[in-house]
Amino acid sequence: MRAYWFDNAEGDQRLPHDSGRAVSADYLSQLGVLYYNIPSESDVDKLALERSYKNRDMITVSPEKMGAIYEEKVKSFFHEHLHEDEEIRYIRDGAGFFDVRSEGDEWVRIFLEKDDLIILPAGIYHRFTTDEKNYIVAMRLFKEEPKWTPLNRGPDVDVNPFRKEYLQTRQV
Ligand code: KMT
Ligand code: NI
Repeated sequence: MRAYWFDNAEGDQRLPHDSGRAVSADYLSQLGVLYYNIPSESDVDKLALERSYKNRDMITVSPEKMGAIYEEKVKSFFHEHLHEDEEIRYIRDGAGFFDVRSEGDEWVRIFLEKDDLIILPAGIYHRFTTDEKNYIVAMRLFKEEPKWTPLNRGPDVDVNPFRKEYLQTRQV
């Protein structure tokens, strides 16, 4: 894992866009974003049990796996959105970027690779992209039924109860 302020430069979303200013795991935790490095899948089983994640699946995001819809998918993952539940991703192969909004509404870019696990809280605005290698395999964990409807940012979603609760909890 490596986190830094996004540079906001033009250019492909899959480029690093590294401003050179690092962001600490401590700062991420202030945003409610939790990060773990977990080499052993049995430790992920423990975490899933503790947090009552009952379901999981694996997703491969690559042109080989997705074919013609790959580019479209990658663009849609990159639309700024939130969820009404936590988003948990455990990277099993390849790499990618999760961008999350800071308290000042700037992008923090989080580079994740194998054995990295991230928990994004409900209500945080974020987006995802593969990197230039166009390949990531991730485990997605869910509490109950997969509930990952992305709610794209806009005036109506800004007042979503889960968004309001996130802002209140973080006091940001
Ligand atoms: C998301 O939430 O954007 C995704 O699930 C992307 C694929 S997981 C690496
Ligand atoms: Ni999401």
